[in-house]
Amino acid sequence: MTQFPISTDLVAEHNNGDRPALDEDYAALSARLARKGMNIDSIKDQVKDFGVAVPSWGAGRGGTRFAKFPLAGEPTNIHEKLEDCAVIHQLGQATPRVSPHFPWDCVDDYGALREEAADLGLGFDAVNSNTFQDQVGQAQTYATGSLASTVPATREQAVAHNIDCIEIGRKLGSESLTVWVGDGTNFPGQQDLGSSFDRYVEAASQIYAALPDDWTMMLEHKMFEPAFYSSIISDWGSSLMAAQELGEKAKCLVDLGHHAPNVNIEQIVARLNRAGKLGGFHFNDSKYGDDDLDSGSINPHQLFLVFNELVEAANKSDGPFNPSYMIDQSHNVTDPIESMISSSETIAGCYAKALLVDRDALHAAQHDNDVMLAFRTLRAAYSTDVAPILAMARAENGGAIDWLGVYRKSQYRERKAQERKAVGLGAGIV
Ligand code: AFD
Ligand code: MN
Ligand code: MN
Repeated sequence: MTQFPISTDLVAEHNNGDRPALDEDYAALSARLARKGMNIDSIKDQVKDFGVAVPSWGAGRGGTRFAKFPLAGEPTNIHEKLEDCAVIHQLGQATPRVSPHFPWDCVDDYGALREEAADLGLGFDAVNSNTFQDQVGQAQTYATGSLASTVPATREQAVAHNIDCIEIGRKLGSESLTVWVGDGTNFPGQQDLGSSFDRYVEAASQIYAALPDDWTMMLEHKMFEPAFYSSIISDWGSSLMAAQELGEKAKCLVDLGHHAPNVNIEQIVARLNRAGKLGGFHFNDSKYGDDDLDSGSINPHQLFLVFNELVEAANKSDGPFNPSYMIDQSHNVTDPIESMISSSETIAGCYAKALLVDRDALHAAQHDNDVMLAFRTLRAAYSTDVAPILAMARAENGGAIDWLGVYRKSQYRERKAQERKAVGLGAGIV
């Protein structure tokens, strides 16, 4: 029996009140889609099956390099983070898995942690290693790099940590390791740009050798920060080169915030898919750089265009098409639970809109070079208000139609503020 953190009676009571209006809106949209030959229930069923993982570190208030403003009742350990992630999934019904980060989420007994999550209705997604920070008592520093360090003992330590993460992940039921390193330089001339990439690939191949056969090793590129002159895996080209050298089980992970401004990310998605190297996503949004803002809050159209490529790729794929979907955001000014339910709804909404694209019409217009008709075909789907589909999918899965209203009414955070120990000040994790 799943232990739901929010009263199921409260959810049911709210849903009963909200259901008549939802039924009306759903029927109206159903009629509108039916005129175009589309079946709303089939779209809704695909949305019901859609899942995006949440990052354990996203459950706490993020911070900037300048400050962190703690929230009363925010989680301070993996157990409390799981409880908050259970709220997100209970109300939103789109986030069944949690992606943990080590050593931040280290515990003594991972079998017990897996059960604890299962009791809350959650599973584990990709495990993340951390060689971008030093830990107390660590033998080698990562100040000048980890997998690409010039110091052999540092590279060995970074490799060993990643292999530890794989071992932990096996116990948690995870099937992938995400590797993002902060390695790079701040000064021209600081490191040789060619041989540092060689060192990275050589060290990464040792991690790859320890990967179980049914696992994926996801390489996450990032243009800048913490290194401000050069980053070792700075872009999808470097990521693709490394993934191709490592082998079949190595794939590229696209964090939407890790590109130069205005880069055409949907085209990167199409390219990586063509190369068979599209591993997955870290969804977030940005205005200026790696801002880790809520998914679709700044540029929802870009998110839709990414999903348009994903639906296109899924339709064309011979075998199973299942890149891993994860949120990676830093919540500096909101309650992280609210941000992650809102983001998962936005992401599922972009997926629903991409499913609404009249593919035959789009392909015909593309074939005929009818530019305006092709554009309007995409725009028609993007302009459709899919809120009734999302709310109905949520309700049928046992979530809350008005998730924000239910969450606020539940006073969950206020209760946690009484129970949990306060978080300290200081700069946050970005
Ligand atoms: C980084 C990356 C990466 C990493 C995270 C840690 O996006 O996914 O694990 O932040 O906070 O910028
Ligand atoms: Mn990321
Ligand atoms: Mn990031």
